[in-house]
Amino acid sequence: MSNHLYDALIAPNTEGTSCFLETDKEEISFAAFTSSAAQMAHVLVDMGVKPGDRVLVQAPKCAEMVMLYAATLQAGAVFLPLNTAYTRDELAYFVGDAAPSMIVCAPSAESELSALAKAGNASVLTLDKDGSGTLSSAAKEKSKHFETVARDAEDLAALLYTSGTTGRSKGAMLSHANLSSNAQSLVTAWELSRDDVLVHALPIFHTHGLFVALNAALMVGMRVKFMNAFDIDKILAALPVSTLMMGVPTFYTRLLADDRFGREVANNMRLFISGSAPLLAETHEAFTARTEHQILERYGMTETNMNTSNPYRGARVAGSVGMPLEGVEVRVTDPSTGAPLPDGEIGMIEVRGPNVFKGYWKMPEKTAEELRENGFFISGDLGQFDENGYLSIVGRQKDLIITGGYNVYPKEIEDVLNDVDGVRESAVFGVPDADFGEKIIAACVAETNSTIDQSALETALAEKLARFKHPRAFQTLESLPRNAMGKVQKNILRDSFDG
Ligand code: MCA
Ligand code: AMP
Repeated sequence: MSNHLYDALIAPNTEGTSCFLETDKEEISFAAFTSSAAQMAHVLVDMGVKPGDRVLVQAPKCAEMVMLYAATLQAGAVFLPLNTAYTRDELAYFVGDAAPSMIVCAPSAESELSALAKAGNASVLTLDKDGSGTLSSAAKEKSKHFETVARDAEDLAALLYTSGTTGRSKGAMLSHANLSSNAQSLVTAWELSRDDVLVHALPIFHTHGLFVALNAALMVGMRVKFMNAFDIDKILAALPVSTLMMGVPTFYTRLLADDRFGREVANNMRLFISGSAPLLAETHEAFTARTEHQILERYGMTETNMNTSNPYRGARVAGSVGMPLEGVEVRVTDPSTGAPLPDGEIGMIEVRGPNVFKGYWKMPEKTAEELRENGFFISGDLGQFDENGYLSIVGRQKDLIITGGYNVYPKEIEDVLNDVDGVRESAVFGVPDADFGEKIIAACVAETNSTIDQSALETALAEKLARFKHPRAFQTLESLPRNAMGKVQKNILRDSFDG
C-alpha cells in the first residue's frame, strides 16, 4: 500500500541494523524503531483511530514519542504534537479545535486530559519520559508487522499549531508532500548522509526538532544523539563524536559562554545549523573565531517548513538567511499592493512551493488572508535580497516576540492582562536578552482610582498561559504611547524600557 511520507522516511529503514536513536539508556536500531512503530500503529487502529483522525500528543521528549509519530503516519492519521508547557486552558482550546480521536499525554496530565477528552469522545493513553505508560504496555502485546494505510501526497500528515496576531492559535495543515519535499530539499542542500551523527537537543513538538531534524535524519538513515533537553555538559560530550547540530541561536550563545567550548570540541563536526530566530552577526563571528566553523543559518516557518538556507558550499553570510531552497520560490513584495519589488528593496517575504501548507484548520478566512490564490504565502516577515541573491530578514510586520526560539504573540498575553481587575489596558513587547534573544515585558495602565497588583497579573498568567509566555518584567504607566492612528507605539516602549 502506498503511503507517501511513510514510504519516503520510514519504510526504507525497516531492515536497518544501524543505530537510529541513541538515548541516555539505549541504542535503538532502525529496524527496532520501525517494529515498535508498527506495534503502536496497531494500538492506534485497535482503539478506533481512522485515516485522517488527529492523534494529539503532549508528552515528554522520548524515543517512544518519535515511534508514535511514525506509527501515526503508518496508520494514516495526522500527528498533532503540543508544547509540554501548555496549561489546561490552552489544552482545552487545542482539544476542542482539533477534535482528536486519540490523546497521548504524560501520566501526570492524564486526569486533566481525560476530562477534556470526554467531550469529544477521544481515547487517552499515557507516555512518560522513560517511555513507559499505557501506550507502550499496550504496544508490547501487538504484532511487529502492520499493514501500512494508504495515503496520498496531498493527504494531511500533521497539524501544528502556531499562535497568531489575533491571539488565537491556528492549526497549520501539513501534507505528506509538504514534509517529504522539504526533507529532500534539506538533504540535498546540506549534503546529509547516513554517515552523519546529529546532536538533537531540540523539543520535538515544533517544526525544527521534529521535521527539520528528524525527517531529514530518517530520510538518509543517520544516527541521532537524542537528548531530553539542552544540557551543556551533554552537548559538550557529544560534539567530539558527532558531525551535525541543529539549534536555535540560544544554543550557540550558551556554547560560546562556556570556556570549555572551542576548536577541539568542534573538530569532528561537519556543520552547525541555526534557525527559528535571528542569529546575531556577532554570534556568527564569535563562533567562527572560536571554532573556525561558520554557522549555517536558515529560515523557515511552521506553515512553510524551511524556505531558505545559506549554502553548504559557498559563503555563509552573517545576518543573512541565504537563498531559496531547491523547489522553493521566495519573493519580496510591496506590503500594501503585493507587487514584487526589485532586489535591494525591503518588503514582505512571500513563499511558494511544495513546502507551503494546505491552509489553517477550520479557518478558511485566515487561510485566504495569508495564502494568495497564486500559491504565495504571506509570511509576515520583512526582508530584502542583496545583489548576490541572499535574503536578509530585517523586521516583522506581525507583532511577534521570539524568545529562545519560541514564538509568542503579544496579543495573547495582553488579552489575559486586560482581564485582570484594575487593568485598563496593556502592551506587551520584547527587549533584547543575551540568553533568549528577546525577553517579554508587559506595560499596564491602571483603571482610574485603581492600582495594579503584580501578583494578580502573575496569577492570571499562570492559570492561562505557558510559562515561557510570561513577561519577565512589568511596568505600570500613566498611558500607552500612541500614534495618530491610535496604534500603540511599541518601539517607544521598547526604546524607553530600562531594566
Ligand atoms: C524555557 N523558559 C523559557 C524558554 N524556555 N522562557 C522563555 N523562552 C524560552 N524559550 C523558561 C522556563 O519556563 C523556566 O522558567 C526557565 O526559562 C528555565 O527553563 P528551562 O527548561 O531550564 O530552560 P532551558 O532548558 O534552558 O530551555 C531554553 C531553550 C529551550 C533551550 C532555549 O527553550 C529550547 O529548546 N528552545 C527551542 C525552541 C524551538 O525548538 N523552537 C523551534 C520552533 P522559570 O524558571 O522562570 O519558571 S519551530 C520554528 O520556529 C520555525 C518553524 C523554524 O524556523 O524552526
Ligand atoms: P513559527 O511561528 O515557529 O513558525 O516561526 C516562524 C518565524 O520564526 C518566522 O516567520 C520568522 O519570523 C522566525 N524565524 C525563523 N527562522 C528565522 C531566522 N533564521 N531568522 C530570523 N527569524 C527567523
